[in-house]
Amino acid sequence: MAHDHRSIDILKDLENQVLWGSTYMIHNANHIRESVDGLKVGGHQASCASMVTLMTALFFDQMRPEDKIAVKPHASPVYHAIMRLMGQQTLENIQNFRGFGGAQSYPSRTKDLPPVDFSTGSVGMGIAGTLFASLTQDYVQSHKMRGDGMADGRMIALVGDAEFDEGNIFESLLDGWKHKIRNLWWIVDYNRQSLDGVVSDALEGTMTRVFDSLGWQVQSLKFGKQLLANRENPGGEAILDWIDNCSNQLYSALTYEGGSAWRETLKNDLNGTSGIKEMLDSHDDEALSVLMTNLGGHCMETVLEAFDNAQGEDPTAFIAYTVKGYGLPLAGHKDNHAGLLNPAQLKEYQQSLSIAEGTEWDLHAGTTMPIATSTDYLKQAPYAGKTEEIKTVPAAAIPDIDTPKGDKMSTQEAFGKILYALAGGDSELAKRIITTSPDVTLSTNLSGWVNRRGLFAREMIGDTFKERKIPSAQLWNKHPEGQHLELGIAENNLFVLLGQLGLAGDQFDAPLIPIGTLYDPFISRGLDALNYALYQGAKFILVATPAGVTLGPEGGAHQSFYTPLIGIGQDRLSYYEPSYADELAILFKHALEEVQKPEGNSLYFRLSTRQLPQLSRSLDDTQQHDIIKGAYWLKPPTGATSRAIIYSGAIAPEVMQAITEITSIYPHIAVLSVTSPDRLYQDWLDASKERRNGKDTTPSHIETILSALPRDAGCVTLQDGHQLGLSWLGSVQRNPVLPLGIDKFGQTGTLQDLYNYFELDAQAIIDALNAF
Ligand SMILES: Cc1ncc(C[n+]2csc(CCOP(=O)(O)OP(=O)(O)O)c2C)c(N)n1
Ligand SMILES: [Mg+2]
Repeated sequence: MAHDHRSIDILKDLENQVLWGSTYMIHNANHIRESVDGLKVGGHQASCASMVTLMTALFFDQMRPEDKIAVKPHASPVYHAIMRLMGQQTLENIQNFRGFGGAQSYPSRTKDLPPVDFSTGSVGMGIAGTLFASLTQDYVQSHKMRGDGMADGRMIALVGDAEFDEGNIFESLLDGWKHKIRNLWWIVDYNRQSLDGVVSDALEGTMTRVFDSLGWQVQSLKFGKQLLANRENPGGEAILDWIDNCSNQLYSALTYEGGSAWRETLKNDLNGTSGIKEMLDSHDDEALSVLMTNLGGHCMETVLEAFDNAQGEDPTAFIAYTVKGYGLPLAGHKDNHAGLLNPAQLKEYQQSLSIAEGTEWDLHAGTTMPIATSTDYLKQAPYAGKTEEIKTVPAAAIPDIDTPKGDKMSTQEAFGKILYALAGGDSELAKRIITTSPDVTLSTNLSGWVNRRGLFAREMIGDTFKERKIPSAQLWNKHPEGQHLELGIAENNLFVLLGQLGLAGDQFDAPLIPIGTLYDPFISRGLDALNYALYQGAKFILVATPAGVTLGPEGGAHQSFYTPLIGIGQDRLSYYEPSYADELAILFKHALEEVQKPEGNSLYFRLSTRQLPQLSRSLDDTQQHDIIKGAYWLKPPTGATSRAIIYSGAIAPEVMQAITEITSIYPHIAVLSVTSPDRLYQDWLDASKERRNGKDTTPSHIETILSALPRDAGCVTLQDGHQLGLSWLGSVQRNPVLPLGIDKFGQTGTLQDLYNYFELDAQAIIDALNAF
């Protein structure tokens, strides 16, 4: 759709309002609002200014209700200013920008008032998020699950040019290419500056080749209409050539210095070029500066045209040339990333917009048109039709989850069998499950599920091995109804994808139950993406297996030992480490309930490949409840108990052996099985906080459990992981503790070698019990 002059003029006017709104919001937080702690508040006026044209065009003209956008983190104030104009953000929050409970420094789904689509802040994360959101959209559309009835939306990322350095972007690009990603726009704010300074020259060419090679459309928005029109004048072409060849550093420096510096440089560099003298003479300094910085990303006509031209479903990258700090006195300065206008500069800028003193917070401050012009325009903006009403789809009932049968079994095997059984039924719950794995589907035991439910692809892709009747236990049919998304090895992608799949209910009214598997040591590889997935409020089940030194001969850094601390420390993630299949069956049912609750947590299962002899027992309701709460007595204490073993996970047989050998010395020895150090700890913290605040006197689960243990009983804690995971238990009622576990890099070896080396075997437990 072509844009008439009037709508372009209105959009330019709105652009002024947005630039003022974002600049003043930051100014207020830093220079006007009282500082009680003397800390710099911050905010990024220059990073904001370079995005204002693009964001004005997107929100007020281009975006449709079904589109979703990841805003460049440091352009958060632009987003808030736009949301205020659209009636979705309050003045109070804006005046409290970066304050407690105010508009957030970086757009946040969970902390901000307006309907933020993607939380951003850690550069690169939001961008990859849009790619996996578009894959999620394809998945729910293909499975006819989308509850809101909306058409496909475009997933849009506003990308800082320096964000392109983040490896996770490239990882996502490659997986996106494999999955024939579509409906994706990445708009690069090509201001040629990062935090520390000016970025490498000719980055655009490199970026373009990357996108191009992966099947993206690329549009370069280099020159604005004014510079292009000037091309027709004598010397105009030479000016464009000169800009093309100008280094990023020089262009930035001249932008900052302004008209006379441009004049001097062009006079020297283009001396004798026909038409240049006339051109320079016909522009005063101000006009010359405006002309020379008339880049595509600041030219409303150019921006609108580029967006209008990209209406197909191909993934499209826009490389929009901009100036960091455009329109502000900071423009172009290499140190402007955290720069702030001083009060005198702000005043001058305010006067240039004819904003009278006392009207700085007016909704339409900065407009030169009647207010109704803006309000009418905003009302008809397609994006104004976006509603935030999320349909609550009832949770799916959980079918029976039986304990997998077998005398000897690992928790990883039990997990595979539980999913295999679910795949065989036709429950609504199983329909909502989507599994995914970064190239470790087979080795994490997901293949039974995959064989039954198939892999997802938008088009059918047969399994050639099957067609050729070559024996294989894996049936890898890919089709539009498949329920497993196979990723390349990049673990970052697993977590970004889980983050988006885990938000499908909120984003597309299509609640999914994502289950992702990976090797426990490689959680570290995707930690930031995991953190962001959880920060955004996504819910999923993470199955990390194998874990610890128990995976034996893999050795060295392949053996994860501090992951329990991640499980404990990571917010919105409940970490479980069961020993036996019956515990896992109970916990998995709990996980399926938990991820479907609006305020539920995601879950992390740290599972093992070690086959343990299973206990022949049937767990009563109290035990089941205790397993979910995080601990239960395998051998309860008595009033005469002087020693206890508190353990978690796959080293259960060593505990059993130690007990057998030492009962004669400590006949009342107690054994506590901890299924979740994390749940126990959180519950204990919450309860003690409540007590301090006089709210609740109910003891936490671990307090109740340990109350049966005499306070002077010595406790040996152990797990195949860092000692800190359990050693804190000594604080609960001040029992003496001797912690066993792993705090050094692994070794290759047999299980016996390793347990002996790390002092996790029965003898080590006995020695520790005797050491009190
Ligand atoms: C993962 C991560 N590393 C570092 C930072 C600190 N940081 C914030 S902005 C920035 C540079 C941003 O440059 P660019 O993306 O080009 O944005 P703009 O120039 O528009 O401000 C850096 C390094 C961050 N926010 N996230
Ligand atoms: Mg930049």
